[in-house]
Amino acid sequence: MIFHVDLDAFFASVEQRDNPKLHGKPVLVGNTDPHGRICHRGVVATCSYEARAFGVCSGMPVFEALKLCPWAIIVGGHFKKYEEASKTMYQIFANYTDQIEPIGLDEAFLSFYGFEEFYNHDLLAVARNIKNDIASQIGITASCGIAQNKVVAKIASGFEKPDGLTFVSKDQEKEFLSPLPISKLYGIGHSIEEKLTKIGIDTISQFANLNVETAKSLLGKYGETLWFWANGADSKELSPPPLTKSVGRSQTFPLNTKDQNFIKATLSFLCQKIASELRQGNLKGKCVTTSIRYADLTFCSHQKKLCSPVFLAKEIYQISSYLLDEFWDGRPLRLVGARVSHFDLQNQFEFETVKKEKQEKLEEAVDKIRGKHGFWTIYPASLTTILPFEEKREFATPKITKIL
Ligand code: TTP
Ligand code: MG
Repeated sequence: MIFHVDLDAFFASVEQRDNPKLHGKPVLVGNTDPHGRICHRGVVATCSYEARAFGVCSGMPVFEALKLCPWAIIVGGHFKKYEEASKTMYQIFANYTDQIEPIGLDEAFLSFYGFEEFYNHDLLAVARNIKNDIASQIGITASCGIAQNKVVAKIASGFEKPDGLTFVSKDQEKEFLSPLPISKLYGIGHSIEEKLTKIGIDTISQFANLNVETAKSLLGKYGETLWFWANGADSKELSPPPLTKSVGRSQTFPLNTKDQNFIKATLSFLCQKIASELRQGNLKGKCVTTSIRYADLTFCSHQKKLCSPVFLAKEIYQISSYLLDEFWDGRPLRLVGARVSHFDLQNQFEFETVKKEKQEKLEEAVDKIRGKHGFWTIYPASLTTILPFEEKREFATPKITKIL
């Protein structure tokens, strides 16, 4: 089976955890400026479930959210805390399975194929334990969906949020998906939802019951993929973690401004943040992009491709500042941003070798133990299914508890 685990209202829950005044209140996590002051003109990064009850959601401009819920409390984000919570979440997952596909800071797929026997076929108990570990070690709740494949597990994790646990057993996928509104199908954005509801397709079952050719003619090749998902079919295989494609940052100003010094200082601040993130991932990029949003909300961006890769704050700033001079017409700005992309993949792979060296040490240690005591003294839990019969009998009195 596959689990999809997703922390509930992640940033907002961490803020509520650390500030008792926010408990049970509608909380919006907004942007902060370089001094950590809350910026009321950006968008809502996320909001507590108390705020969602009023129709507020991620990505909504703060002023619109305040129209829906005027008494909401706006707080700035604390990224370091979120990173720490995310790290703990992944450590918890690694205590249960070695097959993890990270999706983001707060969500991942976990595969338990091959582990069923190790966990006495009680994966619901495993999910409860994972949720309990998250609650006790991170101090917030998570929702978990369990199903035969990734798409159904993902939809299931959202089914009873927050603090949900939904198990869709084998062959129950269609029954589970059928009554759900079409917007709940994974991969359906606003425009596809609009297109489908316009022709009377409101539920997943209505879409699933179309002929696949009709789905294709309506939505092109992607329509076919969506049609399979609507019918409960998807991959059981987890993918390796995606490689980073770009690193960028933007800042919405507290007030529209055409003060060049202020704008450039903000750009320099953003470039320093970007450079620090690039260093963490050992990344160097051959393209720098600068973007701006004018007071009337029109958005412009320009990019420069480079012969040699950049990674230092100073060089990223020099290029992005040059680009800004080139295309900004001097009218007041609402936002400025920079981005580095076109990474040298070799660098990322080299960085991966650092992780590989750790794995190599682990495997060498395992070799030593096996050399002394035999192969089956230490092994990944996913090998339980192929344990030789003799070993299986011994397994009843647990002698191996560590999952590699
Ligand atoms: P999500 O998992 O999409 O949202 P969530 O955890 O806040 O709420 P839930 O899962 O219960 O529906 O995103 C995780 C975090 O990523 C979120 O807390 C804030 C951040 N985020 C943004 O900064 N901007 C965005 O547009 C979105 C969607 C998320
Ligand atoms: Mg989440």
